[in-house]
Amino acid sequence: PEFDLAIRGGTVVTASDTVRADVGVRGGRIVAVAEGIADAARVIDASGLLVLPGGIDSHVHIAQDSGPGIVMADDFASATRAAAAGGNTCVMPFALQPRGASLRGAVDAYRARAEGQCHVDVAIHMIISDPTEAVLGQELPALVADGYTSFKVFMTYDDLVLNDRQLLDVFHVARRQGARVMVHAEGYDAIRYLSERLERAGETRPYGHALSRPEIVEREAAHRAISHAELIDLPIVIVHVSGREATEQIAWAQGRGLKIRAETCPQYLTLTAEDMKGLGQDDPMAGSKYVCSPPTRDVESQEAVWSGIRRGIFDVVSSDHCPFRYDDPQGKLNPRGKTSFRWIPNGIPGIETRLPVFFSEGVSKGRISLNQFAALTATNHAKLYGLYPRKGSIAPGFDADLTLWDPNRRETIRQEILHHGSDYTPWEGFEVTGWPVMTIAGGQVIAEDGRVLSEPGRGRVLDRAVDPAERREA
Ligand code: DUC
Ligand code: ZN
Ligand code: ZN
Ligand code: ZN
Repeated sequence: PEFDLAIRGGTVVTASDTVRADVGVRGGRIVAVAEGIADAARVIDASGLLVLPGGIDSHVHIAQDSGPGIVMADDFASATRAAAAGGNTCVMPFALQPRGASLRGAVDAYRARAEGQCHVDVAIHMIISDPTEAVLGQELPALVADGYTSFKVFMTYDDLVLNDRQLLDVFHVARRQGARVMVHAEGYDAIRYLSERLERAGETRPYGHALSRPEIVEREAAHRAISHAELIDLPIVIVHVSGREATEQIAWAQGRGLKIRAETCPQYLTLTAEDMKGLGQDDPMAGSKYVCSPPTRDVESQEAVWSGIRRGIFDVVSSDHCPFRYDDPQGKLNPRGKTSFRWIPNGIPGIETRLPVFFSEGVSKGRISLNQFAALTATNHAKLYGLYPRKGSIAPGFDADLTLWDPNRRETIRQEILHHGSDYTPWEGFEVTGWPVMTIAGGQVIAEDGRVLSEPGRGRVLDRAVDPAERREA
């Protein structure tokens, strides 16, 4: 036969088009998008289904060191298994440089953890916590050249925060190397000030987390990151934008022509700070299941972020999957034997629910188009992080990474149907319309109807290259 695989009768959706067409696959790549593709070793009937670019989740945390006594709930096998079941074909986790350690050493050790374990392809970002002369002068440029072309920096957390001078120095190197910088924008000192005051006043509930990190601290840090990026003339991505205030800063910057890009996540569109109160639950720590940073806000902020999505202020919707178990000494319930919000590990699972929650709330409720969905969940991730035109669309030459999607299927999200390593989902009982029914990666069916069919090790760790036009002397 001419093709290894033909997907027939579906509606092919890309960032720019919605067309009735068949997709022909050979050697793991898409080789034809046309009518009447039939001469194939295997034919999949996609009638009534959407054929979407496989989901790319450019912001997930997998098996990342989380400090003493705290362990993430997913290794590479379980996280990528959940990703596959949720319609994703590529995820991008972070190799974290601990202070005092070599960045190269952290990246090599992290990559070794991933090799041979993954169901879907993986591209590794870095987290830089210690921008020494050796890191800025040698390690980072060499790592970028080796294919690690993106990294995240933090403006908060004791173990990760960079001061303004350090931010400027890493931005400078990123500009010269053409690296993509992601910024966690929350202000360290303001959070510390508020946290200490709350604890002294006896406010230790999980909800104290929201009070300690109001939108003002995110707005201030976003503005500061934007200003530094403008000084260096560096495009940056402000990640996990949570609400109105930070969205307004980004809209302001973009309106001035600054190259500021933005990411948000389903939790900021569907959950609120009230969830951290654990209302209606006996367990006073139940709200910790919703503790992530930045915290979720209120309904008005959700609408501001939706409006930003519709206006094109946001490029990507990622999960920020950062899974901890709830009922576990190494997780959320009783972190390090303490019960104050300050010790709850920050992060929630979402790698498997990102696409259905966002599709249902976005496309099914008429807030965004199918093409915007493809752009925000796949195409723009590939473009931002150096995977385009290998991944992120449906056209000849692209990897045959596809998700067959039933736009009418109704499901109720429940922990028992998920594949991640966490013991809960923040979307328990959440009803969605639209569901991934088959995930195809490299031309192979890796998940079908909630069953993962691939072996760990099928997915590869990808190297990336910078666009030479992005390398500019600073
Ligand atoms: N930032 C993230 O990106 N994920 C989890 C926690 C955090 O602070
Ligand atoms: Zn972050
Ligand atoms: Zn994150
Ligand atoms: Zn320079």
